[in-house]
Amino acid sequence: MPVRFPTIRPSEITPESVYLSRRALLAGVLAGAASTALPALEAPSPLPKLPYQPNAQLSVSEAPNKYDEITQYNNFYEFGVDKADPAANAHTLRPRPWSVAVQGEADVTGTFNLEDLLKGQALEERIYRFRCVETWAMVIPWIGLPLAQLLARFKPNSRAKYVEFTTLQDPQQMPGQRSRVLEWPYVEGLRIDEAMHPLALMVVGLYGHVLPNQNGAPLRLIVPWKYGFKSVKSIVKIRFTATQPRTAWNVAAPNEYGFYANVNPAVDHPRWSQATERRIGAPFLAARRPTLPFNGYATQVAGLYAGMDLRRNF
Ligand SMILES: Nc1nc2c(c(=O)[nH]1)N[C@H]1C(S)=C(S)[C@@H](COP(=O)(O)O)O[C@H]1N2
Ligand SMILES: [Mo]
Repeated sequence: MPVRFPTIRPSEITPESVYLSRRALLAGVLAGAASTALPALEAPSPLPKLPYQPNAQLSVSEAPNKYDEITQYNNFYEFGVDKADPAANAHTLRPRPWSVAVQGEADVTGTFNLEDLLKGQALEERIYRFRCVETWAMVIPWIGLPLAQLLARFKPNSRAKYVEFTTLQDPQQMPGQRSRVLEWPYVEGLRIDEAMHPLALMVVGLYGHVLPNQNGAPLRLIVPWKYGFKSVKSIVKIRFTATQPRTAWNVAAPNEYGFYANVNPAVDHPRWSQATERRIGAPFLAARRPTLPFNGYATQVAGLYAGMDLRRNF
């Protein structure tokens, strides 16, 4: 059996009401005089609630975007190329039951039922900055488990230098796959040390509830120091590899989207600047902000790239 992790006792979980009021207080203090209306902290979601512990240490203090912004402005080409398409079309995805195939350079491989993979795993809420390569940005309260914790259970061997993640391919459930806008299935990858970094999160929910289909239900990656396209959705396969995996956007336009995709204000996309970003939902004048190296996570992750030329490895 893979390594087991302790279950959280109910007494260890802060009641949601207490936690939310503490959060509202904190957000109010941090927003200071410039504070506009606080976003609703309890999501108006019909989806099942998830138990979780907030991870304040790994969360940013900025107020999160509204639930509607996070769930109605998406990139998920399997459901269409416009930002409103996933919310309109992703109802055809059936995220339960779900299984994940684990393959490649690891001692524990096979096909796992997602429920079994998540059983007994302590879920965390982490409020992360999210930055799309198209220059829009949001702040999102994700719920998930550290990717390192999940991957460790498969006991990757010493040849495992990279991890590849693959999205479901099923044109019945994903009508966007009937057109060839990208090569299907969508694939992404990380170097193993990036995947094992404590900030990398395997996400199963947001705003207190199970992930909406349009956000990549039931299982999607979040790598907060990288552009959003690294955060592959609706994952059905995890493969440990010795060589660098292909990635969907790199295959589509190799001069525009690299393997590393670290948020970098100094390295422009060939067709636009990355120096600034537009925060979705912010008042017009406050919306444009400077882009931060590694999306603000430089102190935690810059060391992963010591000695690398980040202009060449974009
Ligand atoms: N399978 C799949 N995953 C995907 C995409 C996609 O088109 N298909 N788009 C990516 C891009 S470009 C972004 S910006 C984020 C958007 O995540 P969100 O809709 O939850 O904000 O998902 C990423 N993951
Ligand atoms: Mo994106």
